[in-house]
Amino acid sequence: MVSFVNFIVLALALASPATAFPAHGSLAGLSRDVLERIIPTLQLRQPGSPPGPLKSNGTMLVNDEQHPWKQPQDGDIRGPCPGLNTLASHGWLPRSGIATPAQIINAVQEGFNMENSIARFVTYAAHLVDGNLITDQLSIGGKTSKTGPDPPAPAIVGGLDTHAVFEGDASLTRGDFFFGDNHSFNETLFDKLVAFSNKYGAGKYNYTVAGELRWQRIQDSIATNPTFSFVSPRYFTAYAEAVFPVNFFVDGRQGDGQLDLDAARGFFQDMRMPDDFHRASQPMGGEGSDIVANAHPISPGKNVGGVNNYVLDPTSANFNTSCLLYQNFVNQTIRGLYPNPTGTLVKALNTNLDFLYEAFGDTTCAQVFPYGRD
Ligand code: HEM
Ligand SMILES: *[C@@H]1O[C@H](CO)[C@@H](O)[C@H](O)[C@H]1NC(C)=O
Ligand SMILES: *[C@@H]1O[C@H](CO)[C@@H](O)[C@H](O)[C@H]1NC(C)=O
Ligand SMILES: *[C@@H]1O[C@H](CO)[C@@H](O)[C@H](O)[C@H]1NC(C)=O
Ligand SMILES: *[C@@H]1O[C@H](CO)[C@@H](O)[C@H](O)[C@H]1NC(C)=O
Ligand SMILES: *[C@@H]1O[C@H](CO)[C@@H](O)[C@H](O)[C@H]1NC(C)=O
Ligand SMILES: CC(=O)N[C@H]1CO[C@H](CO)[C@@H](O)[C@@H]1O
Repeated sequence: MVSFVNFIVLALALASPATAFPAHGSLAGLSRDVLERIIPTLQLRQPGSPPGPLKSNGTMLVNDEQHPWKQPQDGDIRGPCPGLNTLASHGWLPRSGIATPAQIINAVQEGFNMENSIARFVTYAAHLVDGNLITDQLSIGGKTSKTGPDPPAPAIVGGLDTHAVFEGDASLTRGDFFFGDNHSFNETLFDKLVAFSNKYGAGKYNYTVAGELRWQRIQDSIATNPTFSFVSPRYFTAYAEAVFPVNFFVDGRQGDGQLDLDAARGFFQDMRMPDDFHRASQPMGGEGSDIVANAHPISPGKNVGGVNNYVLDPTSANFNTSCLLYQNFVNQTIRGLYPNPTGTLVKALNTNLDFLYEAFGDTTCAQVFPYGRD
């Protein structure tokens, strides 16, 4: 698959300026030849220091006059994350859906009160695998919102849609990659979220509902997706994302952990905050994911050789080995995407790898240096 993608990218890189390699296109997985042709066409941008925590970190009106919801226009990019989609549709992020990592960190903090170290870790992790490290741009999805066939360039630029590096299987409201569409809102799946909220949450989505729905989505994928994979980093993000709706989509003045289903549909489907929406009342991250994971514990693994054959993968990081989450992500995932970088790319990788390690914030976990120390 990579060589086919490389072939298309190469064809594009060599074609007219009208189809020049997009500044937000990820360079991950491209061959040395292709990189050597593309990188000189890109404008190098040094990333600034990672943003720090909010000065004023309480609740605040965020669906305000400066940030009205607007329908995405043709060409605007949206992706698998309802949080980032919503921030873009309210102008907390550029409405185009293309941003620098620093803009994303600022937006998730200001718009939703995401805690600083988790915002940095998730953003630099995503940027390293799905962003353009030379231009310092990341797109929050791969497809433009235009209906009909995509122009060739966006079709190969995955952004956050790119499968199996950050985006993964058993999402709550998005289908698995195997079934073809890995980023769009799916009504059938949302109806399941509603049904579970009615059954386990008296009509609201809360941590108890999240525990049941997370488990059900895993069971669905084991039974229907022969390529189902549930190893780190997806193993971790799957639990975090199950609680994000509780931690971030509940109005900060309410703060009772019970998400109204109309509000949920607004965020997941319309990428829209309720009128008068106030962000969380304190910085939040993955609170509650232990409750969700403990409701139905399952270790990391994948289907092997077909459906209904979930085999544990002891090489994956799990909740007891979170240092491995960081180390394997760098040593395996990132290094697999960038096996032999040279020149400015090495420098850009190392800068962003430092940002990632600092954000991980566990000094008992040794930093790994796949490309040397500069
Ligand atoms: C900090 C930067 C962030 C990045 C890079 C990011 C990225 C992503 C990605 C790639 C996915 C898709 C994973 C998958 O389901 O396969 C996702 C899902 C999700 N994100 Fe984010 N996200 C960020 C912040 C947030 C914030 C602040 C919120 C909430 C306000 C949020 C809420 C969610 C939810 C609820 C899902 C699950 C969607 C579903 O399973 O249907 N994210 N995110
Ligand atoms: C929120 O701000 C207060 C006051 O500045 C500070 O004491 C507290 O540590 C901050 N909380 C977080 C999680 O940053
Ligand atoms: C939505 O998900 C359901 C259940 O997995 C699936 O049967 C259906 O084909 C999906 N719909 C779309 C439009 O992808
Ligand atoms: C979720 O809602 C149900 C029904 O009201 C309640 O029994 C359960 O305790 C709630 N769980 C949480 C974590 O709030
Ligand atoms: C993690 O450790 C706990 C005990 O501390 C154990 O019960 C559990 O099985 C371990 N989980 C995994 C995924 O290894
Ligand atoms: C990471 O890779 C380096 C170089 O291949 C190796 O020396 C190191 O032991 C690896 N570390 C981990 C934690 O996998
Ligand atoms: C149907 C669809 O949009 N599938 C996409 C899933 O993500 C991969 C990787 O970005 C795309 O190549 C697919 O087109």
